[in-house]
Amino acid sequence: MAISSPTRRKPLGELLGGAATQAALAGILAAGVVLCVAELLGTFFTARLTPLFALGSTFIDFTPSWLKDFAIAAFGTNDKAALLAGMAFTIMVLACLLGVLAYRKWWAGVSGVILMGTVIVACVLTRAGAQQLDVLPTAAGTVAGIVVLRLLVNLVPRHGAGGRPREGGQSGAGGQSEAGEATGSQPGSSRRFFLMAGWTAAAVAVMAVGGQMLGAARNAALQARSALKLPAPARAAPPVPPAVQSSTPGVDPWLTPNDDFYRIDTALRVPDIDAGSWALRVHGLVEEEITLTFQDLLDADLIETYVTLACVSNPVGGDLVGNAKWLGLPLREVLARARPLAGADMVLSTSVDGFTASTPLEVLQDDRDAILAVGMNDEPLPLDHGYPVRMVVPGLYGFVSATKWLVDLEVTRFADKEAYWTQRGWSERGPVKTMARLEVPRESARVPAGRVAVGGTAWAQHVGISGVEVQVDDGDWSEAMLSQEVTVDAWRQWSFDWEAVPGRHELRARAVYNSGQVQTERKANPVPDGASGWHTITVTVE
Ligand SMILES: Nc1nc2c(c(=O)[nH]1)N[C@H]1C(S)=C(S)[C@@H](COP(=O)(O)O)O[C@H]1N2
Ligand SMILES: [Mo]
Repeated sequence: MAISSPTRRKPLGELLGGAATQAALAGILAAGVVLCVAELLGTFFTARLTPLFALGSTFIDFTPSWLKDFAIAAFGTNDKAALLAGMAFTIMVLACLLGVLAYRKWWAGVSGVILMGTVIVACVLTRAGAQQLDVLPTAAGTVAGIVVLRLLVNLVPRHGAGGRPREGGQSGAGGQSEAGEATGSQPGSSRRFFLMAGWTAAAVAVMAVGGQMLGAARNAALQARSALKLPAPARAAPPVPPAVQSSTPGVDPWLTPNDDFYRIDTALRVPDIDAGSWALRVHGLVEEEITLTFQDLLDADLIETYVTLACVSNPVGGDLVGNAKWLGLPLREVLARARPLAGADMVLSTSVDGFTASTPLEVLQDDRDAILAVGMNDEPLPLDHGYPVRMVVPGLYGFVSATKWLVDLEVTRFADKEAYWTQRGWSERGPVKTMARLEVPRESARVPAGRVAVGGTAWAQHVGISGVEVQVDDGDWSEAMLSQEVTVDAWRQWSFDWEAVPGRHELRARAVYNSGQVQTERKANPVPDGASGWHTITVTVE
């Protein structure tokens, strides 16, 4: 853009107010209008497969797995927010270009908006369950975007390189935009531009907030869930004894509240499942194919279990792990009805949004309580955690077992089918690695000299923790005090009294299981089957 003489330096204010900047702003606002109009109409007419959702999901699908792994590692449960921020940034940059392009050559700007609309339409149409009518909101958004771009670009001042008003023709659809050219070169149009831009930005904001509110109000699953009363369990879990909690203040609660429970999944928007029409198909290598409705589950003999769920992406010492009381139907009973055929060794579970997990068949048939869960901590499953039905399998990482928004179980063989994360370089099986986590004091904490309460949580899934040992610097390992165990499928807390002397110290913890086996010291990254190593922190004693 030759909008300023290269020899004369312009003050910053003038540069910001320059034609290029205004054109870029026009592009951003036009893109905002396309997205918000499309999203608002999409929410109004479907509330399900909206343009932004389709665009974001496609963006996530096309994100290479190394970048996804990085996002989970760097941002944890905010991984999706981070990826979406990346998407928003990309759109902003492209929209700036679009504005400048439209300013120089109007037809190029129109083509840009149409291209944007086409990309969104392609995203919408390639999502599962798309219908042809789902194209309309984006089409309307595209038209609105072109109109707004035209209005704004017309108000951007037109000056040639030497500061002369540029004669028409450069932009405009083949020089047919005389009105715009004329308005653009009039003095004071900069103020009119910003007035118009301000109104557009306000309209975009109102549409964005309105779309959000409308989407929430229309979320039928949220409403159905709050009206749902879970049945009493046929086999209730014992109440949680107070002695499960570490005596060290500040250690996480033994039972993780639903709102604090980590969330990891590939779903950009939480599926909105109608429990009334929900059905689970059990098929594949079985003698009898069966279908369960949600009512079938509620009417069955449900059991309560305490199970600690862990994510394979959890780093040593990390917090992608939680412990809840689950209510559900044992999967071994479901499988006993379906009667798997000889040769089957895996159950591939599929969620409504296409995520899959491969779980060894024998783990779902043995005496551990792998369940089809409908309740979490005395409530129906929260939408984020799989409403209406998910799997909970003691001893296995979530990516190979804990399918949320479950709709399909196929009895099959590891040799025949591969699950979602296995296709992306993660392991085929995922037993949870034994781990002791130091929670108090925190990494890099400063503590006063004298008696310091140390504490944390440890798990040896489906085996049980038989000890936790703590080491200060290179000293001897000492036994920590274990809190009460409730079940081998849930984590166990511990505490340790440390006589701290001034200086910088390393604190290390390791778990002991199977009466005497020590958690491996070998450091491993989460990929492909979970992190390992002793959790070590540094603290300063003053
Ligand atoms: N439908 C669906 N289920 C899923 C996933 C997913 O991406 N989609 N992620 C799995 C993974 S990797 C984990 S660790 C657990 C996490 O369950 P939570 O979000 O309830 O803590 O869900 C599992 N179930
Ligand atoms: Mo996970």
